[in-house]
Parts: sequence; C-alpha cells; structure tokens
Amino acid sequence: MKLSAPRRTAAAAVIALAGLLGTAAPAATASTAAPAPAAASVQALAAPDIPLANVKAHLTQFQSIAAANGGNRAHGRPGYKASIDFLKAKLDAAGFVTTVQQFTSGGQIGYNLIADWPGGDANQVLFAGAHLDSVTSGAGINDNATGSAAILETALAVSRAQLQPTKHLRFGWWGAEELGLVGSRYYVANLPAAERAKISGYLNFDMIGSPNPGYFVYDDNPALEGVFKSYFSGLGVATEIETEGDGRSDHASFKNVGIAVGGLFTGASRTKTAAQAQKWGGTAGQAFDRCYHSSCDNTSNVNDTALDRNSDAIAHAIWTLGTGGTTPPGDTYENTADVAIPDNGAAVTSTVTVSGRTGNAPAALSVGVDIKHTWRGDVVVDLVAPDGTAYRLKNSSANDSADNVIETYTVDASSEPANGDWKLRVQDVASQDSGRIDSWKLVF
Ligand code: DTR
Ligand code: CA
Ligand code: ZN
Ligand code: ZN
Repeated sequence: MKLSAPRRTAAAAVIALAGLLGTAAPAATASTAAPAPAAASVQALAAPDIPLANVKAHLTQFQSIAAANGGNRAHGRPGYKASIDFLKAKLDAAGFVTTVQQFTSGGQIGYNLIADWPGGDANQVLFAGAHLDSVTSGAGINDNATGSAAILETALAVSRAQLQPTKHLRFGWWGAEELGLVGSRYYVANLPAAERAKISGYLNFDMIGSPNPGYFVYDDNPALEGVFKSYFSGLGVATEIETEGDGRSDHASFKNVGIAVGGLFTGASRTKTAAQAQKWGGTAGQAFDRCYHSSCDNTSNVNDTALDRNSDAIAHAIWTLGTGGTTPPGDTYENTADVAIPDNGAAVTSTVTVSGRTGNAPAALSVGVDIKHTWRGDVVVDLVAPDGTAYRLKNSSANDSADNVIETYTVDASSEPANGDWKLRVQDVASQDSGRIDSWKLVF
C-alpha cells in the first residue's frame, strides 16, 4: 500500500491566513513537510478485458436515443438529457454514487454527470471523463459516444469486479463540450481548490473509435502518457503524441488549473499520412474521421479494432493507476505564500523544504506552478535544487501577452538528492507588467 505523505499545511496555512487577516505576511519562508513515511507500493492488479460487444451495445443505445429525439444528442436538445438519463440508470444500478450537475449555456440547461465509486483514498482521486454531447448535425457516435461508452463500460467492469482500488475512482460525462468545453469548465470552476488538489490525474477520451484510426496519446504528463504508451507497445501498436493542440477537449479544463492530464484520441478531420497508414493500416490521404461533425457520424462510423484497443487501454490505466503500481506522484510539498515579482526587477524565490525522503529525486519530478501575472511573456521561471543547480522551466517571450503561468512541468531531477531546500526562482525581465507567485508545489 503506497502511503502518501501528509500534505504540508502548517507554515503556508499560517502565512496565508496572516495574508487574509491583513497583517503583513512575512516574506515567503521555507515550508516544511512532515517527513514522508517510507513509501511502499503494491503490484497493480491486472485489468479485465472490456468486451467490445458491450461497448458497441451502448453505441447502439446512443444511436437510438438520437433517432428518437430529432436526430442528435446536442446540448439543450432532448437527446442530450435522454443520454444523461440512460447513463445514470446504468451507473446507479451498478452501485455508483451519481450526481447530475446543471449549468446554463446559450439559454439552455446543460448537464454534467459525475459517478463516484465508493471507497479508495478520498485524497487521491483518479478521474476519467468524456464529453457526452454531440453536434446538432447528427448522433455523435464517434464524437463522442465512443469515449462515453468506453468509460461507462469500464465503470461497469469496476462494479462487476467489486474493485477495491487504493485511489478513489471518479467518472465524468460532460455537457456542451462542442460549445467550448462549457460543462467541464463549469465543473472545474465550481470545484473548491481543496477538492481540485485531491485529483491525482484526469484522463480524457474524446473520439477513440475513428473509422480510419490513428493511435494518439496525450503527452501532457509523462507518468500518465507512459501508462498508455506501455499498454500499446504491449500490443505491438505504435503510438504518436496527440498534436492537434491544447485546448481541443475537456482535459484542458483540468490542465488549466494545474491537474495532471492524459488521454487517448484516434483522430478527427486531419488526413492520415502515408507513413501513418504504413504503421496503422487504413487509408492514406483520407481523414481519420470523414464524418467528423456530420450527420454520417453514426454506428457505421466506428472502427471496431480501435474502439476495442482503446477501451482496454482505459481499463488498463484505471486498474494500473488506481490499484497501486506505477501511480502518478502522490507526495506533495508546497508553498502557498504569495511572493511579489518586481516589474523588470530582481529575481525572487519561494522555498519548499523536502525532508524524510531517501535517495534522489525522481526522473519525472512534477513541478506545479501558479504565477499570477498580466503579461506572462515577461516571466522567466527556474527550479533551483538544494545544491544550487538551476532547471529552466520557462523562458521569457516578447509576444506572449496572455495572463498567468499555471502549468505543471516535469523535471529530470534524478541527479539531485531529494531532501533539502528547493526554490522556485522567478524574474520579470520586461517593464510595464508585474505579478506574484501564488503557490507552487513539488510532487514526488
Ligand atoms: N474538439 C473535439 C475533437 C478534437 C479535435 N482535436 C482533438 C484533440 C484531442 C481530443 C479531441 C480533439 C470535438 O470536436 O469534440
Ligand atoms: Ca476488449
Ligand atoms: Zn466534436
Ligand atoms: Zn469530441
């Protein structure tokens, strides 16, 4: 059983409270985490096969729902709420604790469905999600009944196994993704920071059965990416990193608040290259999904092999990450004290003290950064190890005028002893905008 270190709270909480009460918060100071207990981990349980026939039966249900409700399952249309009701009934019957969260977008009521599997460490939530809505032009079977059905069947497999995972398992189906990630943004925006901090990873599945499939893995977090890549390499299936750009699906809502994200994708309107056809089969020069956002996105618009492989990969990730084994990091050391960053001035630092660990830091040390700034291109960010070695996390850039640096970086710190004072060093190198370090954390 992997014991997670108690989250460090004492020093930073006092500083933060002092800030809230208006007394001058002392300069950021080293925060200390209670010594992490010697961690041991158990071998992950092997996931069951996810029966393709079951996943396809759910697709048929979603197709029937669309047919009975004007031909689609879009936000604000009856077919969407009918899709929610179908899922909720199955999950309630399987023993999940379900919550339907309402929101409004474009004058229409939208719904998110959250299903919690009772048990597991409430402070380590492993979250799998998919958007449930279609576009108005069709049933939305590949986009995204495939993701919705695959995580449903994985949840039902958890129930069939009466799984007792070490992490707490949560599944989510999002509304109004096609309108701009509306449902997942609403969920995250209304999730208290303390609850966000408990999410050890969010896995997103949006289009995982494309008829001319590619096998793409999100590369946002190396630990989560590695779980999927190793699964596919075990099948002898080459994967590529998902490059259609951040922000293209609901994982962005979670990544934007510093939560580790991963996921799978089989491609949309982009064209499969000859090299990709060589390794994956299918048709070069043709879109991965020619029916993307079209009325022909129906149950005939799915590649069974891709859907089966991805469904099994999802179960592999849930079992591997949720029942011990190689899990994303769980020992957190953070400093939430605000540190002002002088405009075009000297570098400032914020310190966390790591103690009680043995050996060196990991090769994939996660560095969560939350810097509020009105022109993030001004900002240079380094991680400084206890021996003074600096690791550049972010360079300045003249044309990046966006606000804030809220990112999770991964550093190969395997040459650094874990214990000691680690610093986040931040400098504003251009005039007219300024900001502050809001918080930062190391996750081992
Ligand atoms: N935005 C998704 C389809 C999509 C396009 N690029 C990506 C990359 C990763 C996941 C999904 C997508 C939609 O239309 O629902
Ligand atoms: Ca299978
Ligand atoms: Zn779409
Ligand atoms: Zn989609």
